[in-house]
Amino acid sequence: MNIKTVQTKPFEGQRPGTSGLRKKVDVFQQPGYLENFVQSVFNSLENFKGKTLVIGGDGRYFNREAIQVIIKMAVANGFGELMIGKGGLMSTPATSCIIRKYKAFGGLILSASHNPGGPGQDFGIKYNIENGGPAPEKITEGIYEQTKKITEYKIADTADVDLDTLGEKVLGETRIKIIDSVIDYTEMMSKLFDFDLIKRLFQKGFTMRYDAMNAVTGPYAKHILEKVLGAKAGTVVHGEPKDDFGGLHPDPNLVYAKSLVDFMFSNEATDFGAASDGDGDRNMILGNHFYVNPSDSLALIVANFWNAPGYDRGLTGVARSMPTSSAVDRVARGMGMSCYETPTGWKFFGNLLDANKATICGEESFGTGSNHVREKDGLWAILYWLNIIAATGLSVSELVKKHWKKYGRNFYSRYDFEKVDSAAANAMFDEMRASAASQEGKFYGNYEVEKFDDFEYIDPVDKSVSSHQGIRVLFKDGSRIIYRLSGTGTSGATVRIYIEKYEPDNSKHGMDPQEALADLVEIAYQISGIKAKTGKQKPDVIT
Ligand code: VG1
Ligand code: CO
Repeated sequence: MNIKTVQTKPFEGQRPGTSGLRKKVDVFQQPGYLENFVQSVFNSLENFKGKTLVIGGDGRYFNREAIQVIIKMAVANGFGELMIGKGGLMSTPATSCIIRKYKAFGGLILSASHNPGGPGQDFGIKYNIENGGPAPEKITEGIYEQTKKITEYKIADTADVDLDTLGEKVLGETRIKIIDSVIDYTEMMSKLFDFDLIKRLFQKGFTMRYDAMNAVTGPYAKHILEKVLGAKAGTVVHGEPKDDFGGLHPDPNLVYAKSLVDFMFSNEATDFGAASDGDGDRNMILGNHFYVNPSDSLALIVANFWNAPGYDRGLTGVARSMPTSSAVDRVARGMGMSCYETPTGWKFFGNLLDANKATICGEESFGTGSNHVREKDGLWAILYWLNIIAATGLSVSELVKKHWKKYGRNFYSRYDFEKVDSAAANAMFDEMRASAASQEGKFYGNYEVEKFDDFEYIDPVDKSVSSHQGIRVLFKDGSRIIYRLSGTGTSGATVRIYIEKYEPDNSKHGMDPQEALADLVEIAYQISGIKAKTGKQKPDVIT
């Protein structure tokens, strides 16, 4: 087979963010743009000749074209085997599962996750290492260095591969396997959770709605929930993966999963409601007329570990991202477990999971997962909840209220200000950083500032240091305000403000979080001066 070497010049800005390289799809469609990035990934790696590369995607617009390019480049660069999801589809957690199970060298995941898809929308690519997890910063920075000096890429001159027929073929010296990851993924889930118990729950008439948001999890959810576990046909809605997600914004939160939320707060509501994002690593949990905050979901999953067969022998520890509420810290303390606080992004959990320091991890952004893979996992969290419900006989709202009664409630909310002018956003952060020294001991209403800093993380395993991970305002009473700039957006800057307040008094647990947090929200506006500095008077999304 003819291998072409194509001359190229670097593109600016190919630095991976919180979760890979994300850009508008027309940026990726520029000749050489995707090729440069993929070659830079390969250039930054060593000793992969003859080894296996897994390729998965969330099915968004440009997924198929990108996979064809990657196949030809992986062949030209000497991979021995490619494992590709049928139709180019593989959820992010399933890709992680496949990399681990088949001991692949690594994987490329084509996804912009929870960002919208379709022409004019977003595309993304991410490299995962042999443990199945996102490449750590050391590697993503190495890739970025390669993108700045690339001069050529290699590509096989061959016809497109049929992605829709399961099976194997050989291209040059590379074996190409088209696989159905639903089977491997289901098998893994069946070992972690008590499928018989969950089956009996559905047999007893328990009802559920799962919104796949026209994204990648539809086939997995239909197979596991409807076929294997016996939930009623029609439990899974928006179950066909579409390249523009049917116009939906595939982010499972109160704003973008509105139709599910409306349904769960209507008279027709089922007992349980859930949704996932574009690539299947996020989850939203709802009960009948009840919303579970993701930070509470993490705490509850940890507190109820003995209900799930995959975890009932105990957890080695837990970890949460810094902005995630400290609800899980209270559970860990109560159980005598260590609790780690990492920067935002799943790549920071990898070392803790590999070193067995943490078994379960989570983020406030609808992400929860465990050491079964090295990505967060939407369906995993949903099955975990089903397992807890089946084992305890309690409803979602009963479980959460019982949890608050025992541990107290961490009122929590995140405010997102999208498409903010980048210069204005950066200036606002610079000013806050500069004020840090004068903040300690200062009073805002009744809240006294105990600590005001820019979060820095030292990885407990490899001692690598990650700085500037978000401004933290920690108050004496345990309340917190955090400011971060998003690393997954594709236009302008997104400012995220996270607000948290602990309430031990059970008689106040029924309060609306926005009411409970109202004074802290005003303080968050005051400290940052966000309204004047960005011109934005209110957030675009509140979760
Ligand atoms: C967001 C979330 C973060 C999550 C990341 C990837 O990042 O806040 O918690 O890990 O998305 O999620 P940022 O930098 O925009 O705040 V996903 O579902 O893209 O894989
Ligand atoms: Co995602």
